[in-house]
Amino acid sequence: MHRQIMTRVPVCAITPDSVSGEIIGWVHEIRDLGGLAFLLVRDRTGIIQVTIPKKKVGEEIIATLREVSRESVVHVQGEVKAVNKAPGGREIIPKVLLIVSQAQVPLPLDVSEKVPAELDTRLDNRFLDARRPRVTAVFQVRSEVQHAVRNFLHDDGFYEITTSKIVAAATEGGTELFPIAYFEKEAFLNQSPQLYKQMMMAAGFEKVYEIGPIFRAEEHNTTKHLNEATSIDVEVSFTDHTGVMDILENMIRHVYREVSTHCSDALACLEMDSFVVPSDSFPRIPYRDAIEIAGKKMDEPIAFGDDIGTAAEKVLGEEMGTHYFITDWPTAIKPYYAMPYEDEPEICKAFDLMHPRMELSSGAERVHDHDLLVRQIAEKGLNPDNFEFYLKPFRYGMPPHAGWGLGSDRLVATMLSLPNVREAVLFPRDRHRVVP
Ligand code: AMO
Repeated sequence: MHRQIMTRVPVCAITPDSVSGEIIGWVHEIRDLGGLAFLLVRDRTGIIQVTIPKKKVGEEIIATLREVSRESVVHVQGEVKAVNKAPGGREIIPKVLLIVSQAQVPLPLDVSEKVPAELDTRLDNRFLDARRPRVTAVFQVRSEVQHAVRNFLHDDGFYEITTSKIVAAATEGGTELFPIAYFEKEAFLNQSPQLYKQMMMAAGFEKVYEIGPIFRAEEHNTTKHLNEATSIDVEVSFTDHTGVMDILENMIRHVYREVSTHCSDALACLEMDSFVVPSDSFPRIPYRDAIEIAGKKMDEPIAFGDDIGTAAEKVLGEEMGTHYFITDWPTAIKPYYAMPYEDEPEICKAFDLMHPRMELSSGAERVHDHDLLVRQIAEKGLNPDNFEFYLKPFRYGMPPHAGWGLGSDRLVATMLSLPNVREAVLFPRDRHRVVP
């Protein structure tokens, strides 16, 4: 029979000075040395040693010890003693040891990290994988990142909005959409809240943000692409691209600072000794200069209008250091909503924020003139009639505005030097994975 659990304390709260302790956690390790046995019990705050001198504890405790398996949930209540050799310098000698939930044997994954596992096995068993302190640490940091983003934007007067993920038209070009069955209508999973956040500028909200899923039916199988990503999207009225680049840069710095302040244990667990809050302002280089630098370094010229591929991104990253912006992109390779320069319409007021490992964000000053927008939609080979719901607000008073989308998964992956963006996502979706 299970006792009612009344006084459970987190493992980390039990100090060498505690007299007694009552914990509930997972059995991290079992060591039976004959007359003496040890259970390491773990919760998300740490690990504590339960020391069982077999001759001095009750018969029920010995029986439970024989039965319990690794990763079972146990309830321990007992006397706390200071010991140098144990984790955290303390141990519990149990008066009560109960199995709350027995784990099956064998485990599909070794939580103690003694046996390394492939990423696929880890993701197949994510609930177990996430018990590993290093994985918990990643998601603690991810939580802090999103919390810091929300605080930063809220304090700057932004409204948080939530827009539909079921849509009738593409935002980021005509391809890469997931069609869905939506009664008798054609519908898709949204690639970006782009059109909605712009519509809220017409509503006069002035500063909005959304943190939500974006869906990309890309067939890439790389360490930086997901089919479902989390985007931090921002839109601001009465400003241009440089205004929103300032917001992005300040926000990234704020997020790093908050992680550095509030996640020191997680960073230590991840061995991020070199975690540095970016201090200098992020360099801004025009696309034309970027292709020249990359072309020279690779000894392979990049033509104006070509995308900056992974190899070029790599050499540019080596040249530029940490975060930097590439600005003034060719209009032809940016979406229809990016504002061309009046005096040089072949380039537009669009930018990408780069980390040496990958692109983190794209943004732009937007076209707010209805007729120019219609022309640009048509020039991309799209049918403006499909965008009537989006175009309508541009006929009834649309302020100048600008914004960006920042990949939350990529932000966390680069911040923590994770080799694969999937490691920053609890249940990643890629071409081969829709479960769990
Ligand atoms: P873009 O398509 O560049 O721009 O996306 C913005 C940011 O979202 C992240 N991202 C991804 N992350 C992982 N896997 C993917 N498949 C993926 N696709 C995008 C990246 C990227 O920089 N509407 C514009 C934003 C704007 O202009 O406001 C947009 O969606 O970090």
